[in-house]
Amino acid sequence: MLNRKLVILAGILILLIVLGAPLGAEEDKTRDLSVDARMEEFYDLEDTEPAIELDSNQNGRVDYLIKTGEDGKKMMEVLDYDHNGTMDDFYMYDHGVLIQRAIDSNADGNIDIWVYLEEGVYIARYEEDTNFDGTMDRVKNYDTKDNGEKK
Ligand SMILES: [Ca+2]
Ligand SMILES: [Ca+2]
Ligand SMILES: [Ca+2]
Repeated sequence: MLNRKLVILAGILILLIVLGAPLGAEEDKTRDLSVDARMEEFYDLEDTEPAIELDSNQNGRVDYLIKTGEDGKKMMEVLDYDHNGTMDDFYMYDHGVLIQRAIDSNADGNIDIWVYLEEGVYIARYEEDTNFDGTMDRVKNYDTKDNGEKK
């Protein structure tokens, strides 16, 4: 009786994984690459301490934003690296561990480099929009689980 329950549970789990995979891929395709969307994500983060805003070069414009969770660990950092008044470098954390970094390298308001990390240091996936047309055209996946080396 217990075994049968387990088999049914396992079946449901496999079904969820099979159905979930294409849904996840679809979501990725329609991902909003705009800097505005990243800023929304920053301000929409919940269960955080109030955002800290800094003007590191004291030119009157905020160029560094950070949000930490209630546990005091980093949730997200946002930088205006070239100090042109628009944020261009985004660090996303999972309880203080860096999991994603998104960069607008040509200051056109759209992310063109997106990196996914594991354990804060290993690159799991690298995406780049080399011609700045809003579509990532150079995508590399790295196998970080086997040996930590790039393939
Ligand atoms: Ca900028
Ligand atoms: Ca860009
Ligand atoms: Ca492109």
